[in-house]
Amino acid sequence: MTISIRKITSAITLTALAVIFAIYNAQAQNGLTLWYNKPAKTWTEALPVGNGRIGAMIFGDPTKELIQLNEATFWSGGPVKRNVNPNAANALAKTREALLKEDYENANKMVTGMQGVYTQSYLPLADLNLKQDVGTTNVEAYKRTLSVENSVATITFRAAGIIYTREIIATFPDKAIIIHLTADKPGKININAGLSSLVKYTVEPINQDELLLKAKAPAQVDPNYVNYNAEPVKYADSTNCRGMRAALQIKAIALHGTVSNGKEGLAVKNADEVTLYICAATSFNGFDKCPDSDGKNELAICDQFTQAAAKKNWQQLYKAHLADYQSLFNRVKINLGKTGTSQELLPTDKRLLAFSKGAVDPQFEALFYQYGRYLLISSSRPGGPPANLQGIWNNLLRAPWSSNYTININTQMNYWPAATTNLQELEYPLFDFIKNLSVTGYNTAHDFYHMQGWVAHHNTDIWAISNPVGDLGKGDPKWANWYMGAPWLCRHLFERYLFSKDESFLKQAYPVMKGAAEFLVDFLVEDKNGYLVTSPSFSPENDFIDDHGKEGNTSIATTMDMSIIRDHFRNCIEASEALHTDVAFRNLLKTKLAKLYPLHVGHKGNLQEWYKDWEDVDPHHRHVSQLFGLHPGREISPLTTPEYAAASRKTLELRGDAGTGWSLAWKINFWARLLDGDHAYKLLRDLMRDLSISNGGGLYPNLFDAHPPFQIDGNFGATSGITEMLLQSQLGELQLLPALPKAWQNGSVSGLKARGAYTVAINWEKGRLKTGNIYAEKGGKCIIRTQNPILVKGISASSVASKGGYLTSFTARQGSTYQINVL
Ligand code: FUC
Repeated sequence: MTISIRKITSAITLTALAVIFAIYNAQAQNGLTLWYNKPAKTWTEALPVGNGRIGAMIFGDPTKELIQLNEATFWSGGPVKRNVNPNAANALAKTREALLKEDYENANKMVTGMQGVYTQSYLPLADLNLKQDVGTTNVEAYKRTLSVENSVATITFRAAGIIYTREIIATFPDKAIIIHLTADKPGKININAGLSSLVKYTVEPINQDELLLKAKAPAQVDPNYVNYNAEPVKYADSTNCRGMRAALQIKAIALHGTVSNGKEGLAVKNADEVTLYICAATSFNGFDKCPDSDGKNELAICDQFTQAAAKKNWQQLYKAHLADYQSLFNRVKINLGKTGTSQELLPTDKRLLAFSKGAVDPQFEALFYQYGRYLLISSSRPGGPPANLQGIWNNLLRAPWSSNYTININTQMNYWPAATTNLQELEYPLFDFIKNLSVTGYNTAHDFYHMQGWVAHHNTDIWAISNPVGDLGKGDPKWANWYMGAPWLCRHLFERYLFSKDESFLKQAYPVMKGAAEFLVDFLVEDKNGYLVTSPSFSPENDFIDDHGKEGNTSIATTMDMSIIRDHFRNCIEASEALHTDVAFRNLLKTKLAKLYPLHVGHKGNLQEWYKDWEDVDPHHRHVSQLFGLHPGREISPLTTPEYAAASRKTLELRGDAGTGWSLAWKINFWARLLDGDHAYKLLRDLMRDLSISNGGGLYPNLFDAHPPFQIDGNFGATSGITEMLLQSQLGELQLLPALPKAWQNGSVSGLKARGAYTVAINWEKGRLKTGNIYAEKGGKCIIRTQNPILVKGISASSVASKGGYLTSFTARQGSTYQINVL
């Protein structure tokens, strides 16, 4: 459907259209709006809203609206079973034996003997089919928008001379999705709302104005890449410990007109205005409780949410929603430059295409940056589960990779922008989840390896499964058997402390961090040169060619393993120092740290990925795991370890720029850490390519990141990467504009967070820092690194020339703001 100007005949119509266009343009020009002149045909054109728990994808058809709904806790299965593979420890011994003999082929076979069961799947909950009778099929002046600033989706169109509007929000304070339908003439809203689901469900009317969908999750859903079972989706479970229940309720309140409940759902006739209240709840009662027999009363909860929300009208709900959403969203403002409004006047899908073909559009880059923050606010709220592979949006019963948690990069990437872009509380779901995982992870360490501490492998789910997946030997070890999930996740706990300096948080986190270190202490063995190494070891999901020309993936001491362990031991040591606790364990870690197999520069000048200087089977592999120390770690930097930074650069050059969505996103972060803003910017543009003309990762019309398929990590990784270009703090100093690309000559950003509990605002002109503001929440020694000397107002310290710029240090007072000016 497109706007047909020819059909406009009367002057009144023209006036009405002028008003609509004025509204549209005002919306488009605020810069932070996605907009389209046609409804979505596919799911990746539909627009996402979410309150961290309920998610909706809005297609926006004028007369046949489809709103696809999710609830974040609705997963298949139930709590993990213990000791699913009693032979694992034996297989570990055999794998190690083979590795000692450098028999990688045999090790690769043996290691599969350690595998357990696959994770469960994140499920779609329901579809709301909303038919709207507008008396004609001839619709004009259609527009569909998503305001990232206000977190509201709007659909407007004109039919038979009447302007219809549909506004949709997912409100966190009122725990509901709200659809508000209006028309510019009274008595014109005629709708029919029906519900359906892909899981087992029933729909029943409640009174005249409500509809209730009761759903039952399968007891087991195989991953979409496991296709050897006759019944990949199973409902039966005799124990009642699998198969969650869910409820979804919809209530209609109309201004004038009638509401009735018939065979086809809720019907509203001749109303002036209608508000639909959609609430959902599941019986999920924690990762370790049977979701059926010990489940929560989802019907009572859902009804309570619905009745409470229905006490408020649209205006009240919207006001509360806006206040809540903007209290998070408005913390960061960004301006990457202006080029007029010509690109903003293009619908977002066309704008994306123009951008992919080279259009200069820094406002679009800023919109995409803020869209990442929008998606995090919409998919991860305290009290709920962490954002999964698709955030909270999934329309498939067997979603790609089960839409689960992949913790060899993807889940962590989801949370890279949380602290830096001032959304720290949105990471609480991840912290809670890590705690759960540490519980099952203790069991797995004990049952599978007979070791202490806790371990997690590359995949997990809402039940916090921690075993190596693979269905008892059928998975490829290069992904299934990787077991560094725990220490990598724990770096998020320690980073929370670094960003906040909150010792009470660290006190709670420390035992979990320590548990992950205890497993590693047990797991490490000595190689023939006396180095401590991991055995077996993998470099996520890559293969090597060994000394004898054989391909393999199971070896010892990959660079990623050793880098993660070094990082984790250092974090634990610093944490115990900050807490003045656990001296004996701290000293043990210091001894171990000194003996860990170090980084190596390979014969190509690259950072070696494997224990030996082997070739990769796929030199352009999407994972660049050997650069963990560069990002997200802090071991490598051009400022502190120039030789490893140069090797990292070489590694990136050899890998090439191409990649899946999240791979491109990681590379933005890598290049920013290498202080190469132009290369980071190039990767950002590569990631922001319209998928239809991209060979690898890219963006869908709704700006969801494409692996492909859709994976939300790329959205979050890109927002993190842009932040890293503007501010870094991993070296204990505030690096202002460390990787500013030439493309962003003039701009500003405010509200970014830095380690040390600082909040930073920066303005730049002609590619050069101009002014800044640093708020020291906790005070302490503040070191600022800039390209040019600066003056800190009220502080006598002067800038001292240092590597690649200037350092300025002073003691910041708690609660003070410092203004800086470039000299
Ligand atoms: C890892 C990646 C894949 C994909 C999957 C969800 O296994 O290697 O590319 O992102 O996670």
